This record gives sequence, structure tokens and C-alpha cells, in this order.
Amino acid sequence: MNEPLAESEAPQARNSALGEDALWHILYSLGRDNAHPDKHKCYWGLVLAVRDRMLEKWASVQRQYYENDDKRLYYLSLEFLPGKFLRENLLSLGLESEAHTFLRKYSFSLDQIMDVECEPGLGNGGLGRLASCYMDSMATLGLPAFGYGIRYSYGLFRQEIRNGRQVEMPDNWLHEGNHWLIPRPHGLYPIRFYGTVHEWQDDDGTLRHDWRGGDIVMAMANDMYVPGYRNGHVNCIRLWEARPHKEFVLSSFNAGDYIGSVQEKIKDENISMVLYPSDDAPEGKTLRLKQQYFFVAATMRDLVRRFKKLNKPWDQLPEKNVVQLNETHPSIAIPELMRILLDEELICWEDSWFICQKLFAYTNHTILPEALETWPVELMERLLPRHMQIIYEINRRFLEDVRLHFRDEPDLPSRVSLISDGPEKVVRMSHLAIVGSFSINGVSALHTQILRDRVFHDFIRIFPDRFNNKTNGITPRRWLRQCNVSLSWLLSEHLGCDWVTDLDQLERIRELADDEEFRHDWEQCRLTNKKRLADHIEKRNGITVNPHSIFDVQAKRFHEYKRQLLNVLHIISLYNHLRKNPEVMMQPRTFIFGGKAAPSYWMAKDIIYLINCVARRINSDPHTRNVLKVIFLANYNISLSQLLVPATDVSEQISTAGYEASGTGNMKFALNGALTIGTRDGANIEIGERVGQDNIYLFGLCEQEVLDMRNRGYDPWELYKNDGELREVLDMINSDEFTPGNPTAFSGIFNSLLSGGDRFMVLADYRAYAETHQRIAHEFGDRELWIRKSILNTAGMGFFSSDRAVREYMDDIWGVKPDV
Ligand code: Z15
Repeated sequence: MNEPLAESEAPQARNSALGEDALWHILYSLGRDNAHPDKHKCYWGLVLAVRDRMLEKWASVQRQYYENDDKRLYYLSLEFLPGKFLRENLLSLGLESEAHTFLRKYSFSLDQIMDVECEPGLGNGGLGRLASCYMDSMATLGLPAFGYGIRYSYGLFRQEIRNGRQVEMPDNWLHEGNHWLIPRPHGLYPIRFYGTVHEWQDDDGTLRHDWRGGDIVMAMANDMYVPGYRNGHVNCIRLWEARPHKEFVLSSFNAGDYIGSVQEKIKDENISMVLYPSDDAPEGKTLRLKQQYFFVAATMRDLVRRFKKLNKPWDQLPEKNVVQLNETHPSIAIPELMRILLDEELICWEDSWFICQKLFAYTNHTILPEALETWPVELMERLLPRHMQIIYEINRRFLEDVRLHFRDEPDLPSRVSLISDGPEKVVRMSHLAIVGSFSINGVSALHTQILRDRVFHDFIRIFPDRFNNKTNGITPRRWLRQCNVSLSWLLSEHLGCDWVTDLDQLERIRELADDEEFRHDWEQCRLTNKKRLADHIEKRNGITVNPHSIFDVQAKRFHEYKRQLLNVLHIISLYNHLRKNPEVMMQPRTFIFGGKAAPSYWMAKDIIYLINCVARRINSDPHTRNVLKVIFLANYNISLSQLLVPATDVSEQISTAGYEASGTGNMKFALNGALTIGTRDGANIEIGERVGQDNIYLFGLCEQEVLDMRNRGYDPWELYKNDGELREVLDMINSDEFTPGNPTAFSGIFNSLLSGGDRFMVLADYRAYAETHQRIAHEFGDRELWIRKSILNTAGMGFFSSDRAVREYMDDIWGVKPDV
């Protein structure tokens, strides 16, 4: 059903050659001379030619969904991080060689052409990238699935490093237009904010509600297409854009102020203007809640519109549809559907609620208390008055039930209430999502266990059957086949091409770990990738790195729980060791960092500054230069990740145990043959089980030990006193060692680790971390041993394919079937 086709057999939508179509488009769609197309023209011409082929398939697939009366999946996410499209789409559609033929005529390589493409940064990190991996797998499995999100005008900021500090620059990704995105200016939906709720009685005397007045903003669809891997299937991600209400009347009391009234309306476009740049810590701004409701309301309109075309009774809505909520961000969908059913379709409460609870499923991605989303009741009452009423009623009925079933636990209702009483009443969005969904899942075995034991412990007893685990996965198309061409060739040479859609096939290279020639080829592939990264570093940072050194990479958002600090502390101590023992032989190491900090997260930004100051100092020291380099790569994004991942020897996954829900970077590195140094956190544990404990470096406190230690009363000053090496490092940070003339530059960091109590147990794990690194350096020197371990990592990573993850969602939660 899903056999990958050889390129020549791949379904061809158009008869003419891709290159001819590209030339045609340069003239007739772009309106530019196509006689001697430059890089830009070739790129955009190709995009349009590829798009034609996708659109034909998409149209026939949509038709098929109707004809086969398929159950549809709606994947709602405030973030998507698809990465660059052209290479991926060529690969999926089997058009790579045709594209090469076209480009060769004009002496361009696909790499050069890809420089023209900008990357849509419509997400912050793991959560957004996961959504994109899942969209890829859904298309490849042939699922009737629809992605929904926002078409932000500005994606995540571009990061520049100036004088060692992060500077945020706007990401105006649409400034040249973007033909991967098709705007649909017809059939816009009106979305209401504010206003008032009116009561009326229907013919049976039932009390009804009607939300009126307020402001109307229009939602316009922009569609992005996702082709499956060589299966002729194409799905769509619909991104909503805010537009001013088209029939706005320049209000009479504003008469005379024409410009002022127009400006007032233009403000409505703010809603889809910019992505909120914090990962894992909501900002609680009105505009953010507006974004959430805006995209959810438009999406539910689409769902209801399509369902009505089927002419089926309402109780069949959940038989024909399922809505997956990516985090609580879209959970306002639950009261929105209630509002549509109650107020517009005039269905009774019981039936409406029954439908809702069978439609929605919720994925939780974090247990960080500060990341659990809440909204002030006062704000919600103003912005979405009808939804607030509905939430109160959901809560009233829910708590009544709880009181009935748990009579001897008088505290339980207030703990599980959707509304928390504090100094300020807030709606707990996770409680809303739990009560309104038939499935609640965590994203790794440990994370789901923590949800059960701690975070949602009360709810487990109330809804024991709703909770389940779906360990995250990544798409092997982008994260191996595309980003690691040399290794992909080697794999296909030995395994055939099926591994691209059947990643468990990688198991079959296990026996080749004993084959010396294979190990040699493996090492050559890795070296090619490392040299490519070394060239990039030379170009970007002006620093020469040794491709034979250990490439040790920590690339992810900056957050205290991810503990980039632990990594730097260790680097400084290595540096001290080298300076004190100039004659010592040390395995050359290159430490590479990448990642953005939320613009308002001062501690994270200080950590970036510290890394850059330490890098400047170490890289310019002639005594250590040949064995130790520290590189900070600016503006970490999907494209940069695709360069880093295949060139990494050691992958840093060192979050405080219990805090990283899953991690997905960990999977990308290990799939490409990196060895992981990591804590027993998130999916690291499962990676260890699959690749074998001998082939992963797990260290430090486990989740239970973190809890125990904290309960016993952990004192970081004790470690400071007792560990001389660590103390020296900390004292350096607390002096002007890395910032000459400014001894307090890092006192915030120093204090967070000591007087502040070291919330993330950095010092507690320091010794174990340093010792593990020592082992790694030693084992890296044994080339046979290391390459063997590298091969066994790739061999064991099949489980972490997003195809596996999506299949689990499909079977256990969604109940949708492939339609290919
Ligand atoms: C985000 O990127 C993640 C969780 C969140 O709650 C938010 Cl708001 C953003 C990440 C987790 O930190 C990471 O561990 C996980 O792998 C990823 O989501 C995908 O599940």
C-alpha cells in the first residue's frame, strides 16, 4: 500500500517535464523573462512546477475523502515548523532527478537553489516541529488529516549575536511572497470578540443564548501542502490569517475621521501578526488569547461546514471527525463547539456535551508548573463572554459529579475545578482540556507516568480510561534521508530503500557493526558531514575547527531546565585542567551550541552571553586552541539543525530528570549515529532501552532521586565547599575572568546556582556529568569501539519514527483509516 516507488514509477501528475513547466511559470506566472533564468527565477519556477503536481493530487485526494465518507482528523496547533519545502517536496514526489536535470542546464546545484528559500519559523521548538513531523507521517500513511494553525506574518525572531549577546530581529518571512502558501480570499469567516450574551426562549420554552455585538474580525485561509512519501497522497495545513471585516461601516460618530476609522480596522490584522516567542512559558497577554480563539473558531467553522455537507445527524459528528489538541493552546475549541451546538444548532446541553467529549483528544507536552496555561476569568468574561458562561456550566456539572462520586473527599472538587480561586480567579486550561476530551496523552513513558502520579493524579481516579502514552517520533524523511544523504546511500546500498517508510528495517544493520569495511564507510560518511559543518563554522564564525575532534553538540531552546549551564561549567573546568597541565594529552573536542532564548527570559539570555564569553576566551588561548574549541551558532532553526544533526558525535540531552517531557532532538541525533550523553529523562530512557545501555551515556540523578533530594533539603553550598574543581569554576563565573572589568556580569547565574537553591540541580549532577565526559573522550579514541556504537545507535532507533507514533495515535485514539 505504501511501497516507496522508484523515481520513474512515481505517479506523475503532469506530462510535461518539470523543467519545461518551471520555465513556463517563470514567464507566465512570475511575469519574468525566462531566457537566462538566474538562481531566483529557477527557484520560483521550480516551486510553481512542483506545486502544480501537488495540487492535482491534493484535489483528487480531497474528492476521495468525500466519496469514501472517511473519518477525518483535525490536528490543531498554534505552531508548525516545517523547515524548507523544496527539497522535501521533490523527494516525496520523486522529482529530484528531474529537478537536477533542469538545474544542471543553468549550472546550479540544488544546494545553491535552496539558499533562496526562506524557512517558515511558525513555531518555537519541539512542539511545533513535532506537529510538522506528524503531518509528514499522516500524509505518508495516507490519512484523511487536516492541520490547522495561524499564518503569522512574522515567525519566530531571527537571532543575531552582538558582543556575545542575543539580539532579536524580526522575521519577515513573507516579504518576497511565498508560493508554497496559497491564499484563499473567497469565503472568509467572521470571528467575534467581546460583545454581550442575550437570553431568549425557544418554542419549547427552553432558555437559549445568543452572543451578539462586539468586534468582528475575518479569518482567511492560507493553505500549505504536505505530500506523502511517494504514495500520491497530499494533505493540507490550513493557516488562518486575520483580515479586517470587509463590510465595516465607518461609524457615524466617527464621521469626519475617515483615516482614523480605517486605522481602527487595520488593527484587526494584528491578531495574526506575530508568533509569541516563548517556548514552555505562556505570556498571558490578551492578544495571545485572541489568537487562540481566532484560529480555533475558524477551524471549527470549517469542520462544521464540511460535516453539514454530509447531511448526517449531529450525534455522528464524532464518528466522522476527531480533533487532536496540540497542548492546551487550542482548548478553547471545547467551549466553542458547545456554543455552536447549543446556541446555533439549538441542541440540548446533554447531547452537546456528549458530542464534545467524544470528539476531542488532548496531548500534554509539559509538567513545568509555570508552563501550565491559565487565563484570568475577568479577561475571558470580557473577550469571550459566552464561552465563560459555558465553562462555568461545564464546571458546575463536573464538580457536582465529583462530589457525588467522591463523597469522603471534600477537598477534591477545588483541586480539580476548572477555575482556581487565588488572589485572581483563573481558568485552568489543562483541566478544561481533560474534562472535555476522551483521550489525554503524554509524550514519553516517563512523562506519562509523571502525569499519572503527580500532575493529573486526581483526574486519573476520575477518568481512569482517558490517560495514555504516545512516545514522540520524528520523520525519517527529513531527519535522515534528506539531511544525511551520504549515510542514506550507504544504508540503501545494504538495505534497499524501504527503510525510508519502514524504519524498523534499520535493525538489519546491527550485524554490519562487525564488518570492518562497513565501519570504514560509516566513518567516511560521518567525516564528510563533519567537514561540511566545519566549513559552515569557518564561514559563519570565522573559526577553524578540527573535523577529527569530538563534535559535541547541544542545540535546543535555552531554558534553565535544559541545563546548558551544566555543559558550560564542565567546559570551563576542562579549560582549567588544560592550562594547569599543558603537557597532558587530551582528545580534541569542539563544543557547539545553538538555540534561542525567549526575549523576556533574562536568565536564559545571560547563559547565552556566558557561553559566548567563555568561547571568546578559550578560542583565543594559544595554549588550548588545538584541543578545545567552543562555538555558538547563531539563529538555530530547522535548516541549521539539518546541518548539525548528521555531523554530531556526542548529543547533549542533559535536562534535570523529570523536566523534559520527551525531547525530539535526542532522537534526531541518535538516528544519525551520534552517541547520547543524557539524563534519565523524557525519551532518553526509551532511547537507552532501544539502542542498548552500552551505547548511551546516561548519568546523574533520576526523577525520583531529584524529588527525594529536594525533600531532604538540598544545599548547593555543600557541593561548592567540597568540590574544589567545581568551586574554582563557579568563582571564575563570579569574577571578571570572562568579562574583563565587569565582575558582576554573571552574578545572576552564580546566585541562581547557590543562594537561589539551584532549582534544576545543576551542581548536584556536575560530578557525574564530568566523569561521564571523561569516559566518552576515552572511548572516542577507540575508533572501532566508537563506530560500532554509532552504528548500533542508528540500528536501534527505528521505534522513534513518527510513522510509528502516528500509527499509535491512529489505532488507539483517532480511529481514522488510511485512504490511499
Ligand atoms: C514545547 O516545545 C514543548 C512543550 C510545551 O509545553 C511547549 Cl508550550 C512547547 C516541548 C517539550 O518541552 C519537549 O520535551 C517535547 O519533546 C516537545 O514539546 C514535543 O512533545
